[in-house]
Amino acid sequence: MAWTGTDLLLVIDVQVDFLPGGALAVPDGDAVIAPINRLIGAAPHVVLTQDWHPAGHVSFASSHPGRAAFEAVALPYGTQVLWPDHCVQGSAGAAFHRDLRTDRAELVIRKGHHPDVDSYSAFLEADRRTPTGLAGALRERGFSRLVLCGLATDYCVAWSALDARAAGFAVAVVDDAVRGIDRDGSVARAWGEMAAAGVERIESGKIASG
Ligand code: VGL
Ligand code: ZN
Repeated sequence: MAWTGTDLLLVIDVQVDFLPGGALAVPDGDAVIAPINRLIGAAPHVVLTQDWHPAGHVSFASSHPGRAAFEAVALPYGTQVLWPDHCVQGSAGAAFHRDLRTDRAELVIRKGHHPDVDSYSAFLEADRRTPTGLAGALRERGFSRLVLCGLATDYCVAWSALDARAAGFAVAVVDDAVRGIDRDGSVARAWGEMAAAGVERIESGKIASG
C-alpha cells in the first residue's frame, strides 16, 4: 500500500506500563517501537492513544477486595478482566515510552478515564455506549482509512480496530508493529475477529514511505 491524504496512523497505547518492566508489560512489547517510529515518519497524519485511568479505577484488581489480577468479574456493563494497577493519570507508567516519536501527533486521545467504565477501544468504552469522540473527530476531518499499530494486539488494538470498522472506516493493522498480552489464545482469537470484520493485516515493510 501507499499512503494517501485520507489515511491516518493510529498508534495505540505505547506507554511505559505496557512495555517490559512496566506494571502490565506486554511480552516483547518494545519490539514495536522501531517499526512504529518508521510508520510515524512516513504517515500523512498521526494520532496517538493513551490509556489514562484514575487511581482506584474499576478495572484494577486492587479495587476488588479478594480478587486477583487477570480474574474476570461481572460489572453492570458486562464481564471485566481485572488488571494490575496501570497507566494511572499523570504517573510515570502512563507516559509514552521515551523512544516513541510523539512529535508528529496531531491529537492524543485519552481513554479509560471514567472511574466505573474501562475502555480498551479508542472509540467506544466498555459499556459499549459511551463514545470517546474519536470517530466524530476523524470523520469530521475526512479520514477514510485507519492504519493501527501498538499495544496490545488482543485488547486495545483489536477493540479499536473492530470499532473503527463498525464506525465505517477502512482499517489495516500492522502485524509487525503490534504485540499481544496473549492469555488463553486471545491473540489468535483477536486476529480471527479482525479478519472476519474486514480488517486488513499488513506488514510495515510493505507500506511505501512518503
Ligand atoms: C490495555 C488492558 C488494560 C491495552 C489497556 O492497552 O491493550 N490492556 N488496559
Ligand atoms: Zn487499562
